[in-house]
Formats: sequence, structure tokens, C-alpha cells
Amino acid sequence: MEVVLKPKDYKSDIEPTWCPGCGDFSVVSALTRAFAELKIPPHNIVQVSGIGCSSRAPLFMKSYSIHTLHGRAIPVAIGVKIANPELTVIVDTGDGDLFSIGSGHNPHVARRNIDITVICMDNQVYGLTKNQISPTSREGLYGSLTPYGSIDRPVNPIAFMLTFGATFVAQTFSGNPKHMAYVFKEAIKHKGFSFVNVLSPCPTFNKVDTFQYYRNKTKDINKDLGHDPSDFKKALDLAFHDLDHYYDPNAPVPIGIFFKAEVETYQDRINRVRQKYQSLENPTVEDYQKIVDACKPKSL
Ligand SMILES: Cc1ncc(C[n+]2csc(CCOP(=O)(O)OP(=O)(O)O)c2C)c(N)n1
Ligand code: SF4
Ligand SMILES: [Mg+2]
Repeated sequence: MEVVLKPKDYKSDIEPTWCPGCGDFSVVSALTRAFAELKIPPHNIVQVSGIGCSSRAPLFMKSYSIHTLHGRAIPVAIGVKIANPELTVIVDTGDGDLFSIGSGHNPHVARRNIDITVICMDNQVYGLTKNQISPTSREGLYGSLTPYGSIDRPVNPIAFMLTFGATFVAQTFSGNPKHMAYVFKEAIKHKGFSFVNVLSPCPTFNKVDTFQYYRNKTKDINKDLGHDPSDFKKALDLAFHDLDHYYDPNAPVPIGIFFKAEVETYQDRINRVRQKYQSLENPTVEDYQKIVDACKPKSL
């Protein structure tokens, strides 16, 4: 008999310590809904997080999880996936964790197309450490260390991940649970590296990028604008130009799937190399020498 799991079966017994009204509550609800609808047993899920309010998300869900160091969830998640490719590996992270201290990992996990899903709860502020500006904070945002307002230009997470070569890039909003669960499901189903930026307001410290602000400004690029996620050039146009709300506060805020492409994953490539060299039965020293020679850089 098939056991039917419901979203509540993926919730843990630990009471969230988040402030009332925090956007991250609905991220957990949408993610547990996605797990249930995809019928992934909790013991096949590993959630890896860094440090921040957002990085506490795995504690409130029933799956295996690793609460790592600030900015270091991605390398740990890569290790888990390579050790056991059958697992569904999710990184739960924040805009500070992913785009400040942890930003050096992004180009490499994307270009290698490692089959994990990174969910960034982007509240445009450091919440846990009580209100410092983050890489995605808009210009002029006040924080505890920026009493005259931020003078930095913000990072555009979608544009970053597209240019690094991510094969699934999307944005959603924690005030739209149905859209969020749909995007999470598509991201998890995708074979390859998936990035989802979730606009997830921090009502305690960020009084500008609020639920109300996003509710009035989000535009669904797939439904409202008919964007086809296989169109990379248009995805870049949307992220960098048409809907770049990071630079143009009057622009609508895009939600939806920007880009999706089926490309050989890192695991596929590992298997290819394995097949090639494991086909040598009882290899001799000379066989190993051939492999070493094949790995030597070719002279120009
Ligand atoms: C090595 C190191 N440096 C700094 C910190 C302090 N610290 C903890 S969380 C955090 C920022 C988290 O921001 P974000 O990822 O946006 O999470 P949020 O709390 O906003 O969800 C910082 C700077 C730390 N824990 N470890
Ligand atoms: S400080 Fe902000 S991000 Fe952290 S739990 Fe409270 S509302 Fe959420
Ligand atoms: Mg944050």
C-alpha cells in the first residue's frame, strides 16, 4: 500500500523562533508542500544551510539536515550530492549568506551544473545580526551600520546566476504561496543546478521591501508576459534591463522561471569518465600510465 505523505509530515516538532510575520514561515510551508506533491520520502532529502535567520529553515522540517558555517552550505551540499546522487539536496540560505561571505562558491556550482537546488530567502538585509545592509539591499537603505543609508549598488541575484551558467533560474515571492510551491517543485525536478530567489520580507528590520510593497509590484513573467524559459537572451534582457528593479525602483518586480535548460550534469560527466576508465579490467601499471598521460596538459 502506498503511503501518502502530506505537507505536515515534513514539518518537525521544533517551534520556529522567527519573528511573527517573517516571510520565511511561508517558504517552509511551500517547500513541505513541494516535497509532498513530488512524493519524496523525508529520508531521501538532505537540507544544508549556512548561518542566518533563513538558514534555520531546515530545523523546522523533517529531513536530514546540516547546519554548516556562514557561507559554506554550497560546498557541503556538493559533497553530499556527489557521495549519494540518489538524494534530493536543497540549500536553504539568505542573501547575506549566499552573496556576501559565500559568494565565491556560486560561479563554480553553477558552471559545473551540480544537481542541487539553492533557495535564497532574500530579505535584503542581515536579519540575524540585527539590521545591517546586505549585498541585495537597495541604495539608501538604513541599517545599524549605515545611519546615512547604503551607498552600495545592489547585486542582482537573477542576473548573477544566469551569467554564471545556472541551468534553472527563477524568482518567487513568499506572499504568493501557490507560485512559490510551483517554482520549488520545478526547481527540484530539474536535472542540474537550480537557483530560486525568494523575495521574503523581514518585517522586523526592513521597513521598505515589505509584503505590501511586493504585492503591488510583482509581475509573473511567464503568465503575464508570456516569457518562454528556454529563451536565454530574453531571460538576460528581463533580468538586466526590462525588469531590473534593483536599479530602477519604478520597474515591476519579476517573478517566474527566467531560464531552464537540459544540460549534462556533473554526475553525468563523472559517470562518463568512470565508464571510460573502469572498462579496463585488471589494469596494469602501463594502463595507469596511459591515464596519467591522458591527463597531462597538451602542448600548444
Ligand atoms: C564567519 C562569520 N562571519 C560573520 C558571522 C555573523 N553573521 C551571522 S548571520 C550573518 C548575516 C546573515 O544574513 P542573511 O544570510 O541575509 O540571513 P538573514 O538573517 O537575513 O535571514 C552574519 C554576518 C558569522 N556567523 N560567521
Ligand atoms: S529578524 Fe527578520 S528575517 Fe529574522 S526572523 Fe525576524 S523577521 Fe525574520
Ligand atoms: Mg537576509
